[in-house]
Formats: sequence, structure tokens, C-alpha cells
Amino acid sequence: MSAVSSEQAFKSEEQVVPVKPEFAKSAWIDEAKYKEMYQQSIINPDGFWREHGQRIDWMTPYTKVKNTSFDDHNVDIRWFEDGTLNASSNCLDRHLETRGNQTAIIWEGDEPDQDRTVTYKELHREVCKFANALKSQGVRKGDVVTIYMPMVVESVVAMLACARIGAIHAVVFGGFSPEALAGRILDCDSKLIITADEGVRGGKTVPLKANVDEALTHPDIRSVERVIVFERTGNKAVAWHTHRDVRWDDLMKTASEHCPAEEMNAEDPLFILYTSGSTGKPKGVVHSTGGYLVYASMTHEYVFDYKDNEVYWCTADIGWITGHSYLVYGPLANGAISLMCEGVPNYPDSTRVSQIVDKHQVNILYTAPTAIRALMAEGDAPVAGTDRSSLRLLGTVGEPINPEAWNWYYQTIGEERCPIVDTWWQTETGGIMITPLPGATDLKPGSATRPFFGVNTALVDNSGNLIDGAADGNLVIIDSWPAQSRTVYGDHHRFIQTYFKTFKGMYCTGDGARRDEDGYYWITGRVDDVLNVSGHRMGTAEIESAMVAHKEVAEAAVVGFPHDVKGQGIYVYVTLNQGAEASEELRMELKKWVRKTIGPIASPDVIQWAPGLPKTRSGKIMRRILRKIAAAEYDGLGDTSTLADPSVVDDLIEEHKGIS
Ligand code: 6R9
Repeated sequence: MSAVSSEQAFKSEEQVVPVKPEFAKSAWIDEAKYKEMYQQSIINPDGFWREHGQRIDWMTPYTKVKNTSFDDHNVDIRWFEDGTLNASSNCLDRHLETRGNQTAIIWEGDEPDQDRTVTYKELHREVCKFANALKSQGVRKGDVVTIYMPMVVESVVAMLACARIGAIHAVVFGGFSPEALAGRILDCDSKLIITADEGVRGGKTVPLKANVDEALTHPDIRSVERVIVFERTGNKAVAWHTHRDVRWDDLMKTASEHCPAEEMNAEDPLFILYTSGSTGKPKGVVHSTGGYLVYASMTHEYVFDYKDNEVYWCTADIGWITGHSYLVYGPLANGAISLMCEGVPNYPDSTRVSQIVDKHQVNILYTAPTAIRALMAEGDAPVAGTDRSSLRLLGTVGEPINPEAWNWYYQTIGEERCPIVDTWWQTETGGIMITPLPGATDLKPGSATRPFFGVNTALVDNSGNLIDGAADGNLVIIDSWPAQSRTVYGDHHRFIQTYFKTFKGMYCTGDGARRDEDGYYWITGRVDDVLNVSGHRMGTAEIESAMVAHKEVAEAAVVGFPHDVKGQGIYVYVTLNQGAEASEELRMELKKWVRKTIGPIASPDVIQWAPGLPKTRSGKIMRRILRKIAAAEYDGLGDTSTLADPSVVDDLIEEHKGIS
């Protein structure tokens, strides 16, 4: 389901915003160059990446480039497999001579009067010290370290310090609940957790350390030996376990500034990042060191047309892939100035984003449609009294952007001066896959446009047959690209099942898309049971299993519905146990229950009581019907005659009318 109705998409297809000639003149890539390089990248991927792999520093240069197989019996993906390198030295050491005193990170706090800048030299020193601190706590090459941190510079230090000594980081978004955190710690067996006493966001504190403590009461977690705690707020009430907890500052006081970077193979894992799928527990997506870094840095430079000394701001949290690739690894590998903001776009008020742009003279802004829509709801207020003339380029990611939001972003924030790159990609793809290049691609609001270099996109029908020309279909990728995820942590079988079995020999994205006459892609949203709420991926199965774990709930079915700000909202149909009373109190309690089990991002928007759910005679819930009812599209429910009891549909419609 997509927030963009087909009518909007149709209208917007007529709107074309051509490349601005003055932009194309100074851009890295113009249309002729795009065509030539794209051709070359698809016809001869080995030659193309042999050349572009050299954009980063290798300790041992690779002689082999591409060695990949999508054969569903034996999926095996290797890039630059005999090369060695270190990701942290690519993000730090190699810049010291040329730009050691240049800012690497501008940190903007939750409150407007708090900020900090860190140069490459300073960041290098911090990372080396913390890498030694990790070693002193017994962390070794290949160990997994869980990072559960707020948006502070130390989170980046922690990630790069892991990379420096060859430990694999697994960042867990600070908005996840203790239970969700525990599940992830268990899955990757991490020895050590890095956290903060509390996080600060939008004027509120987040009890990170207390959440870690609670997570670690899980009876099956035995791997964790240490918890390193960074002091963000200094709240003295935070509990302390002397046998296990260590202060960040105490470790840093004595740590040496010298820490040689570990020599890693290109295929050694750099990190694990958990993401939701359509079934079961979240998957630990594993990314490599070499291919990932080449691709993250190349996309960052070309998609954002990044030039030296520009201030680049990606608003994503480091707990998501966008934070990994486009706040940390891509920009820092390119020696960029990366702005990191602790807060939210509308705190203290809706001018915050524009204020930050002016304050730090931001040139490139990369954010999510949900943030744009939230600001758009305030009209012109978000730009009141601000200038924003430093902005040169805008970007979006995370979900389809509806043309209204696109146009508001373009006109109100960018004053029709800045191209917008609508970037489609996934946790599993590691980097941007379908996107305009701002000096090459004419824009169409709502379309992610064309594939990046080396990305061989295609559409297939439900039987896996390739479809040519202008058409609708399932979006697949035919051949490997360097930043592709290599496996699901500890479960290669699941990796193959999830991505390579649906359409044999191709990577299945799980997204539907339409390709128009110009070859532009329009992502229509997930075709599986994954929701996209405010740009966050969530499995319906995950929310359903949280629901049924409540003692009053017999059955639950979760669907998405169009939501003005979030793109999709969470709609839950609940069948209660015999004797339970369908009260307002219980509704509130169930919402709280899901927040507690998974985290605030999974909080249901609507809970509808459902004495019965529409099921086929074989017992399968017909989600298609539930989606229609949730969207108040009562006509066009399709054929309901196959239902075991068609009358439940009328009851659900009546109940829905009562709610809305
Ligand atoms: C980077 C990221 C991936 C899913 C993806 C798709 C949706 C992301 C999009 C987009 C339309 C865009 N998505 N970018 N849909 N246009 N520009 O978001 O990764 O959290 O794994 O989500 O998000 O449905 O499959 P992730």
C-alpha cells in the first residue's frame, strides 16, 4: 500500500522539473556522463568497479573484483575479495594530512544553544582512544558490540572505534524497548553494550541505561560482560552495577591515543543492523567492509554532488541504515562536513530545521517525507524569519514522497533553486539504488527516477517473468552491487529464502514499482506484509505477536492505512478473549502494551474491536479486505464469497464507521 493515490501519481507524472543548466555545469555527473558510465557499469561491472573501487584506500590492493552468485541454492556474494583495508582509517587517517583541522562533524544539540564541532584530527584521537578502551574491556576482532545510544558524537566514535579494531557493531535504535533490545542482543551474542545514561530528544529524556538494565534481566542473555555508559545528562538516579558497568569518561582518561587500524579483509563484516521483515523476528542484516565503503562513499559524492567544504546534513538517526551510510561512513570516507542533530525537526518549534540550516550554512539537506509532511502541515511557519540561501540541494529517503510534499519541499524550503534527489534504497542494499543525479536527471515529483551506476533494476510479474517497457510490477535487481548485504546474521538460509527464492536468480526487493515511458521508476510501496510508518519499517507479524501476548487478546490482524503525516498508520483489528470487555481503558492499555513491547514507533494509531476476522475457509486472514476497511474504501472489497463467514465483513464496516 502506498500513501500516494494513483490519481496523484498520474497528475504528477505530467510535472517535469528539468535539470538546471547552471547546476549541470558544475556537477560531477551530467546526462551524457550518466549514460556513458551507467552503460559501462552494466555491460562490464568488473571493469567499472575495478576502477571505482580505488576511490578508497586499501592496505593490500585487490586483484579480484566481482565474484557473486544469485543462484538460489548457493547465494554467494564477494567483492574485492583479496583486498584488505580498514573502514575507520578510510574515514579518519587518510584525511589527517590534507584536512586534519577541517570540521568532520557539526553536532547540534536538542536545545538550540547547544552545539559542538569536531575536526578530523579530534575525531581520530577520540576514536583511537575509545578503540583502546574497547580493547581494555576485552573486545577483539570479530566480536559483536551492541550500540544503544542517542544522537551524540560519541555514537560515531563508538562505531568507528569498533571498525578500527575489527569488532562488528550492531547499532540498535534508541527508540526500541528493552524487550526489542534484548531480542537483538540475544541474536548477535554481543559481549559488550555501549549506551548513555539518558538520551535527549524533543525536550524529553529517554531512559537508555534503564532500558539496557531491563533488557539484561532477560534470562537467556549470558554473553554480556560489560556495559559502557556515556554520561549525556548526568542524572544521578540512574542505577549502577559495579561488576558490569563502566563509565565512558573513566575509560577515556587513561586510554592511549595510539591505535593502529586492524587490517580487515574486504569481506569481513563491518556491521549488523536489524530490520523488520514480513515474517518472524527482525533480521540481522550483515554488511561487508570493502564493497560497502566503496559504494557508500561513491553514492554520497555523486547523488549529493558533494564538493569539498560543503556542509551536509542528513537528519536520520544512526540507528537506521541511512544514519550508517549517509551520516557516518559515506560522508566521512569523503572527508565531508557532516552535521548531526540530536533533536527533532519541530522542537522547540517548526522553524528548527530552517534555523539550523541558517546557523550552520547547510548546503545539502537529506531528510524523510514524514518530516516534510509534518512541517508542511504548518504552512509557511517553518520558514518564517529564515533565509536558507545556503541550500543547494535537497534529498529524501524512506518512503514514497507524495507530489504535494515534494512541491512544498521544493518551493517553500528550497525556493525552487534546489533540485530534490528522491533516493530509493533499503537496509539490505547498503546504499542508494534508484535516484536522480542532480546534474543529470530531469525530476518528476514522486519518482525516484533511474538506477545508480551498477544497479541493474527490472520489473517482473508475479510469476517472475521480466516485463519490458512502461509497466507495473515487482521491483527486482538482476545482478549484485558492491554494498549488497552478504547474509542474515547466523542464518544464511533465511537470507536466501527472503531475497532469492521468490523470483529465482534475482534479488527481490519486496517493493512494487511502475516504470514509465522514460524508464523512470515510481515506487508504489511494499508488496509484502511490511509497513512503512514515518519511514520506519515494521513487520505486521511483529506487532500481531506483541498483541496476542496480551492476556485479553485472542487474535489480532495488523494492516497499514493512509496517514497524512506518517505515510502509513498502524491499524489493528483485535478479537478479545471470551469475557474480556471491549472498553476504552483496554484500548489504551493495548496501545501502551505495544509501545512497551516493541517501542513507541510501533504504537497503533487505531484499534478496532473485531468479534470475527475475515478468513478463507483454510483459515487465512484476508488482509486485502482489512486494508480496504481501514482505508474506508468500502466499495471494491472484491470477491468475499470465498470467506468462511462473509457476514463478518459487514460487522467490521459498521464498527469502522463508528470509529471514524
Ligand atoms: C533506506 C531505507 C526500505 C523500504 C523500501 C521502500 C521504502 C525507502 C524510498 C522508499 C519509496 C523512496 N523506501 N526509500 N519508497 N521511495 N525514496 O529507508 O531503508 O528502512 O530498510 O526501508 O523503505 O519500501 O523497501 P529501510
